[in-house]
Amino acid sequence: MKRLFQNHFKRSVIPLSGAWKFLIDAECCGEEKGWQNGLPLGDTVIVPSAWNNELGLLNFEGCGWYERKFFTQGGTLSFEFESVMTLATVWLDGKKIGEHYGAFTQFELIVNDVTCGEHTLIVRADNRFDKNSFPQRHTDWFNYGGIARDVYAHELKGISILKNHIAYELDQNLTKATVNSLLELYNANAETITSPVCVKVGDTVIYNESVTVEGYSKLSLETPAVALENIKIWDTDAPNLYTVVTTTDTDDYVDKIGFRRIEVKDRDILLNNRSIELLGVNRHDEHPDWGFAFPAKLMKKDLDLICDMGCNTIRGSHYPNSQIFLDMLDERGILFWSEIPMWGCGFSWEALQNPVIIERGLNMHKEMTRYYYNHPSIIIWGMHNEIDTSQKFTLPLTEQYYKHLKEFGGNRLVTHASNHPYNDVCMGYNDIICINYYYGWYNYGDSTGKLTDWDMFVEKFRERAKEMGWDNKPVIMSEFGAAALAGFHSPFDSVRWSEEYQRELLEHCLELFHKTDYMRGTYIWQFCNIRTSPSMDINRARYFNNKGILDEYRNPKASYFKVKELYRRYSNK
Ligand code: ADA
Repeated sequence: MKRLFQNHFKRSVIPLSGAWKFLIDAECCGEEKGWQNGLPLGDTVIVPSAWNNELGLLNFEGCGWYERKFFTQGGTLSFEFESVMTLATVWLDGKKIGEHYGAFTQFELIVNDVTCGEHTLIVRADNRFDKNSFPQRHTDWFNYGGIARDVYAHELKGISILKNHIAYELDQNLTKATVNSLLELYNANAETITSPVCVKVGDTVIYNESVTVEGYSKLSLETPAVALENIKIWDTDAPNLYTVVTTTDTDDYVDKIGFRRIEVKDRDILLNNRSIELLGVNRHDEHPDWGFAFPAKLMKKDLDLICDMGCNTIRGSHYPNSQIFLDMLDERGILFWSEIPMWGCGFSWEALQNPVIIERGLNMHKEMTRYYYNHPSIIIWGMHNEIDTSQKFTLPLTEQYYKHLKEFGGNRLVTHASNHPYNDVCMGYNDIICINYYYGWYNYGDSTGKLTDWDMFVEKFRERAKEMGWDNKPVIMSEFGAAALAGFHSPFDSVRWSEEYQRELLEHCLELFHKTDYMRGTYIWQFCNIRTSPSMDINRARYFNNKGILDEYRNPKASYFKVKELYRRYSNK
């Protein structure tokens, strides 16, 4: 996968990004025509990319076929796809090798007995919606299609490493870590073999034993715990990382970890035993010229802007971001909230009780935790956003997701973003309460349209939390904001869509939330404007969600400077 550092020094990895042959298939009937054996014609596109950025395909929904020829030494290959939108079907030399659902999570397909020489890989990406879609059609982002992140073929030899999660516990003083490895190995040979498996964290070997794995089989292994003394903690001002090198006779995997503790206590959030106020923005990994195929160089630019504003955290609204972005956050000590694209208003009551959808969500949580487990920057797992948590039928799925994330997600806080502050029934499954609300922009039953509605909200929610027995949990304002059309200025007060009104609203909210005793953080909606779906027909001038404090090309609006002033003051920067 694309990372900030080298992942393998023994394993040979064939990069498959770059030029692919591409053909659209509006009716998705290419398979009947035998396209899985080779595309009859096609343009050249550069992967990763979204087809919507090709001329004439902005609103195309259907299937896109991709063909790529490559050479290999043969043996066992693991094809790694970082993101295909949304249903991917893959063929190697005309033979179907697998399928994957979900636009934003990575997947791998292992194929044994590949011959040495040239081969043809075909991918069909299908971004249509149906009743089982996840997300559902109605979202407040654009439905891009295509192969949006990088593709690789890994040549696996002998006992190979598919996964190595480093689990750890810290002592009270944060100087000692008790560490062990949760390994997943695969024997890429047909016969049973034995190989030494060695795991080194920094300079310390924490495991070095011979392991036997049957031919073409997987083996999960939990290594014994080892104590590491005098460790350097990963923190926002000192993002110390340790390199983890895992090797076998024939394979290797290099990753980075950081030791840190996140917990809640008496309405507070503690990072490494110290109270922290989360000062953040919601960010879509989207750009009008690139869609979700977001270039790493621009990620760095976004991060520079976000850090300059004094933020210490980002919410990856509303789906898992790419690993290279998480590497950047790990390196810079920025805290991250990672979630799956279960975007509320789009999911009807029927959808929320549909077992296929519930299972798809669970699977996305599994993939998110599988690939992102080692990133110290992730401190929050988001279960879902704005689904109807006022109804009891959302409890079982919330409970299921919560348990999974707590059991397999490492040391992280679990939450959901709720837009039902006064009647949510699922907040019991939140380590922190997270509220999305838009007084001053949308109208609710109790709105007066004035910014002082927010002052009323603060007291009203205090009562609600007390009534439900949740008043020991810290509260985060996970979304609030107002749209502003970049360049539209008004000398009058409170003129909607003006840069001034957005600034006024954000200033009011930030100052109020910052001084509210039970609130421990803010994620402004949103970092920059995003292209949205035509189904969002109200309130979305230009088919963009204009609540960015920067425009979609990252030019700051007036509120950017206000947020910068306030966030820097709150964090003493
Ligand atoms: C919701 C949602 C966001 C965005 C926002 C808005 O809270 O979670 O994705 O749609 O509203 O702009 O209205």
